[in-house]
Amino acid sequence: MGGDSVRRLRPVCYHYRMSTYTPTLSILSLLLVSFLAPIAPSGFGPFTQPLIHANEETADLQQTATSGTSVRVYSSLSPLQINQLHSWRLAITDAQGNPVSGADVSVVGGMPEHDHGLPTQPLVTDSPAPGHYTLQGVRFHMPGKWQMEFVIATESGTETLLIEFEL
Ligand SMILES: [Cu+2]
Repeated sequence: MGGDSVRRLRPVCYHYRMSTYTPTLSILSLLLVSFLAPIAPSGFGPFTQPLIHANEETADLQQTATSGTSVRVYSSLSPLQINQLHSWRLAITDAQGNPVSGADVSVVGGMPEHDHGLPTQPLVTDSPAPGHYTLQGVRFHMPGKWQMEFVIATESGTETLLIEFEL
């Protein structure tokens, strides 16, 4: 887990373009977004039930936006379980299947049926390979339906993907 050399990206911030938020406001906005997410359909495209596998070579979760941008999640804890802190490796590709490198990736999670967010604030801390991102600090603290929203900001724009799954 990261030392001083780990590049810390900005905390989760739903409104990416409002980059002048103070850290405190970012946390507040995270909390707000966690509450608003279930009733804010504009940011969420249609989604399908993602795949959950124990196989190391197969993504634990995956989702493709209508634009063709795709996120695959490889969890250090596979299959996913509650109450265990772990990390995810995200593999992001564009519509042509090319890795999306250099993106500013943030993640907001929560339980839409319970109106609460994650017990932690996961952060992307590293990009170990082109289009791959390390998300540290993932923990789900109760069984039920969870959503993870990925905000992927590149020079060509910001894209949002939602992955929903049951634990
Ligand atoms: Cu809950």
